[in-house]
Amino acid sequence: MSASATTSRRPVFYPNPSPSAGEPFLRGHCSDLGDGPVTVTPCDTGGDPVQLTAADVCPRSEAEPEEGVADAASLAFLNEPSLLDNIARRYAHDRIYTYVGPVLLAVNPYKTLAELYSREAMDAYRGRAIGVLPPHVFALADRARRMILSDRRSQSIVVSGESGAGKTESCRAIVDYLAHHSREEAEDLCTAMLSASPLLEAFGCASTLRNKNSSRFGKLMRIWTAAGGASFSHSSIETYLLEKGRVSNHAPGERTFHGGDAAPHNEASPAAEFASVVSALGALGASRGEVQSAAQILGAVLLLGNLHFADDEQDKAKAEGRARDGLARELYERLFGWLVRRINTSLAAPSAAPAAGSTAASASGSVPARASAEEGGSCYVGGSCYIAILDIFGFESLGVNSLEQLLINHTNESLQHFFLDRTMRAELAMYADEGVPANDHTLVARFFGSHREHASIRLPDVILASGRRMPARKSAPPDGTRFVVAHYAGEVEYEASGFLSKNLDALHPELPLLLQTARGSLRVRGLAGGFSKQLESLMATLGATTPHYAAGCLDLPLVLEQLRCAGTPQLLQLMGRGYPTRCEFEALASRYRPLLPGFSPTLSSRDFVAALLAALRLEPATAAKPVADFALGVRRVFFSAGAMATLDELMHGSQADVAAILDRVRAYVA
Ligand code: AOV
Ligand code: MG
Repeated sequence: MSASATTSRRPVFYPNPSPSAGEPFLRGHCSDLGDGPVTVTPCDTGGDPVQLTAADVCPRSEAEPEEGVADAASLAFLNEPSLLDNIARRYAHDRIYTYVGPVLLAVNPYKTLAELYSREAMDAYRGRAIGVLPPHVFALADRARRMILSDRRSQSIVVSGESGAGKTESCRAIVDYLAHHSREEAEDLCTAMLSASPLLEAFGCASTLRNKNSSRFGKLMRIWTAAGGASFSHSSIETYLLEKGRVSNHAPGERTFHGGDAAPHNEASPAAEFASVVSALGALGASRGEVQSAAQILGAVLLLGNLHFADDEQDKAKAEGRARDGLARELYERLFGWLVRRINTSLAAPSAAPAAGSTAASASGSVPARASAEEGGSCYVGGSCYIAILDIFGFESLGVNSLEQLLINHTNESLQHFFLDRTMRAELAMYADEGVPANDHTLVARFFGSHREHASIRLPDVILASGRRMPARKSAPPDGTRFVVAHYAGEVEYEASGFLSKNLDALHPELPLLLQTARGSLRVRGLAGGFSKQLESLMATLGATTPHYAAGCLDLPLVLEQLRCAGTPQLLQLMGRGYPTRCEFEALASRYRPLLPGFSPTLSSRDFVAALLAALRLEPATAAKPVADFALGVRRVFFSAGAMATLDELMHGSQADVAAILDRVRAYVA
């Protein structure tokens, strides 16, 4: 940066030497930010100066508003501590949502904020562009709604974050919002959509160490427009990787699925819980006979579970108990599959007939066929499009991590790559849109340079080689059964013993035959192999959409870790390679004009900003040098990392500094 510092005491954040005791970063001042060692004087503690390296400290702005800013991309410094500080400031005012450029961050409030999700709020966000009202998951939902209706292109809303961060709650709010605004045209659809979630949660969620209502499956809900595109006509649900092993086995302190749990999640009695599930099934149109069969299967699963405990003490019974657990898991998975098909039938039924080429589930409730839109990579004009809402199991790093965690984390990993890839493209598109002189290959190369290092992800071959059956004896690797995967959210150590048997679902050789006789056809496919196929198809579906992102955070002391699980550092890094800070000309001009009284008020906001930045000796981007301190767009100015802080220093500079800059601005304009 070519600007000179106007103050010698630089505000910084530095790592808390004992972070477990409180905030991960502390405030201080340091004399210089060169490459060598720096001396930081703590602000709050009044303690002695500390010696650190320049890499340890992050520049900090003292000009940020007390209540934080709605979009972290307008912070003077978009670094991790500044982002964290901004989130904390907002959270103190019950503002749980914050934008970071294109992404919505949500902090789990762990309390009911009824007004935030009220009908009034739903009405307020309708038709409002992002940024007009405070950040909200409704704003994201409404943008997807407006875009599908105007562009006739499929949209997706992808929610990421660690287990317990609030993904499922966010998705529920999105579905509530979209249902609320299509109630007039599609009453039946709304009712079906709203009763689907609690049913799926009853059968697919379980209490874990991280979350009392943890999703143990992935879920993609699609809300389709009619062929004309003016309103929603039907919806569909696909589910991924139900963690069926939980039926027979779970970590201490955790429970099985609510639906297969003799003492379910809420304080309500098991009988009342069961009654509400039965009535929800009825609302979806399930017949008495179907509900009765479902209850019988659940009863069988519970009984098998009880037998498991009775036999556990005797070694001899173990082999047999394997077979039994496999049967229980298989039955439960099939019951879950039936439930999903039943829900799809009712979601497809609403009055408006599905458009030709759309993917309404058939009356028998079969899994929706692929839309031609997905293969084509975008939605065809005049056809049927959808808003996809993705709610998956969050990133997990437990004491012992097994195949389930690997598959869960792999899914999160894939989503993260998709997210970075799309964000990168969206950033470039925005620069192009604003006329930023960066349309040569420099910026693209910078982005791709940062991206490539994450580019190749695959499940280890040993896990993908799944379809073959192996004798149970060989399923446990003898030694060295631990391995570490460096995920985007941090390193996770996996315990590989048991992988193979889990991968084969621990099905007893005779079980498929037994089930086949009792329930029609059965295909045995390794868990990971089937999973990979599902993941591929999920990615293809998302790939055909314009995505909107939300990321959840769990609780404030842990927010840093949460941000990492939501992939935020990579987002900051990616944005930091281009112009992470952007500000509308109007906003910047109205902030700095009062500082330069007497300066030509006739100058347009854009010209004023250009003159000011030139006077501060910041370097503008040109076609020859596309990455500089700042670039002027059509509506906004884009700053490279930290460049906007020079303006901050102006705010805090002496009278003499301001006078000198004023002179330079005059000279520049003349
Ligand atoms: P998750 O979906 O991200 O975890 P949930 O959405 O289930 O997490 O949230 C966990 C719990 O946090 C919920 O049961 C609520 O009690 C609370 N919560 C989350 N968001 C909100 C909110 N906006 N307002 C109030 N309470 C909230 V997992 O599915 O475990 O990855 O696999
Ligand atoms: Mg969830």
